[in-house]
Amino acid sequence: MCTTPPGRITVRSPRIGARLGSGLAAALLVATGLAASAPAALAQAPESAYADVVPAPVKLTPNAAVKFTISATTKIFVQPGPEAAGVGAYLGELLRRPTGFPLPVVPSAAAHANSISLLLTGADPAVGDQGYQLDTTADRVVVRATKAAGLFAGVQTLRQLLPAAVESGSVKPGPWTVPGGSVLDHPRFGYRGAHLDVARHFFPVATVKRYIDEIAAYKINTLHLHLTDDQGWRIEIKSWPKLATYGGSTQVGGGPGGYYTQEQYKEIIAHAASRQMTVIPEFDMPGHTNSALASYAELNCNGVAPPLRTDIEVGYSSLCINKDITYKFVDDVVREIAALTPGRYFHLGGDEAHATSEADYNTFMAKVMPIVAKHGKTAMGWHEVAKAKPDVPTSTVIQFWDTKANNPAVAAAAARGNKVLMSPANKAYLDMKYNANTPLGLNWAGYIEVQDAYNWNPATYAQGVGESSVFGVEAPLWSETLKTLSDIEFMAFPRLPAVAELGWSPASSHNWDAFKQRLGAQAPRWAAAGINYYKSPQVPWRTPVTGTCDNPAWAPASVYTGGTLVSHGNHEWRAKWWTRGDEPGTTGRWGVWEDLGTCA
Ligand code: TNX
Repeated sequence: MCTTPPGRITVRSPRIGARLGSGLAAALLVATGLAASAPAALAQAPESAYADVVPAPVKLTPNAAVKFTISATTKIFVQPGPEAAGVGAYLGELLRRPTGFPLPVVPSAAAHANSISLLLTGADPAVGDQGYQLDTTADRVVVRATKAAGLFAGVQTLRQLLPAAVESGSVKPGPWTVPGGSVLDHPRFGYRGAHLDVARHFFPVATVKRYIDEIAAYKINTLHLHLTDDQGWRIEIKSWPKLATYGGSTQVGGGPGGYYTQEQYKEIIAHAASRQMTVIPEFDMPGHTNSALASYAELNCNGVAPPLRTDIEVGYSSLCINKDITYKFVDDVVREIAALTPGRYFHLGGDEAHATSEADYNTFMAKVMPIVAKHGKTAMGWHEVAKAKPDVPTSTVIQFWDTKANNPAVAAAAARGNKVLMSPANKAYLDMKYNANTPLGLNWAGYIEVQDAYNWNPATYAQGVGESSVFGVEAPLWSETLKTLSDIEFMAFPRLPAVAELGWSPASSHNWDAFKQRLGAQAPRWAAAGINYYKSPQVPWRTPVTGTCDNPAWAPASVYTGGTLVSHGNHEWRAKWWTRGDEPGTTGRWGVWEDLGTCA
């Protein structure tokens, strides 16, 4: 299907089989354990615990002696001013849905009883700009930070300390209990990104917003939108209208494609901002430009527009390096997009320009870097830009997507002072298949099971790129094979949280055995939120929350006819036929109760 361009050849050994064995065994152990000890285990509600939070916080001090329960009279207090108010509004929105409580948001500089307070005072200075402190006592929850980003991160931790049903789209019974204790937390890297390719397949605004919501839960703070590629141009450019209307009119496989109007792009940026997330727009050039070349004949050296493309080949297109109009085009695109983009960075791609000669590539980068600067943005580029001569400015962030550790051009750029964003394709690429049977995705960088996505260190992976050169981590999601939100989710979950943890948690806490337990604890949350995910055999998934416990409690002396629903041992059960005295969860003589799942 895809031609393998030079530099992309990675041969993977079939190590997957060996690991599958132990993963399956672990999954079986979990399943057997549940079945054998059902009544005893069911008597205890699966408590949300500090130890389950992803990404792992820096410091946890649980206090099992106390807990706080959100009730119909609880209020959300926020530090007066716009910063905390936005996070308070978000928290209210998040909690009202599953609790059905009014949870008014009230400005106040102090913490109060029966409240959740979001305060911009009194935080331990160690929290920095993005960290937070979270304290839960018997009568209140207090989140303290120095900036809205920190409060937002604290809210994400609080969310994971509440029962999984907090992710439900409808009102659930609760109780909405937060275990007592304290968290002190701040990120390892300031930049934790997710990239989404909306060019190969176009995704509507609602899908992008939903993905933003899902990844914000794991403290991802940057969305890199790959807005243009050979198969489609996905955003309105007013000075070059055909880019979107014609260049955006198809996609991989020949579907109708689509594009964002500038208003819609602003809507995505605003939604991301409400989740403390910055959008980085990418316009890939000088290669990956067939959709632009097809839209405007004058951008081609021969003056002839090629046809639109719907296949997934790479490396065949190039802007015409020696025409002045090329730089007018780039200037217009950067100008219009920079004016709409509050974030500091503009990503100009630069990858796989196999149809551009080395000399032309150098000429192009030398002309285009100043255009980005002229419009007030700092450039980012895929790691090929590190080879450009003259050297790209040291402010340029180099995005490493190699599969091998030794990339001398990137090491040299790091030595000159450039920061490097780590997205090694054989670790962080969410579009790689998990294994040979994965129905979606590609495999040119190998298969990436969850453990592979987690087991690497951003600060030691690339030679010559140490901790101080690492800008952060990013998980790219290319969409050659992905058509729907459900496809996106299946590739991102559970690997996106793995990369998110590499970006947030201290290197000293890196531990696969501990991480896979935490990850397993996310399953009931994803089930409640309706997130599609890959049920990796490497992870001990907890039983998803599917039942509700608002049915009458099972009573030994009652007679039940088939179909009756009861609650027992924190599970919901359905009687299969007439029964009396058979305890749900014991097999009974005929196994009369069907387990509909745990409920929070
Ligand atoms: C390589 S990674 C690409 C993309 C493809 C991706 C598929 C990079 C900078 N370029 O054009 O979509 O592989 O995995």
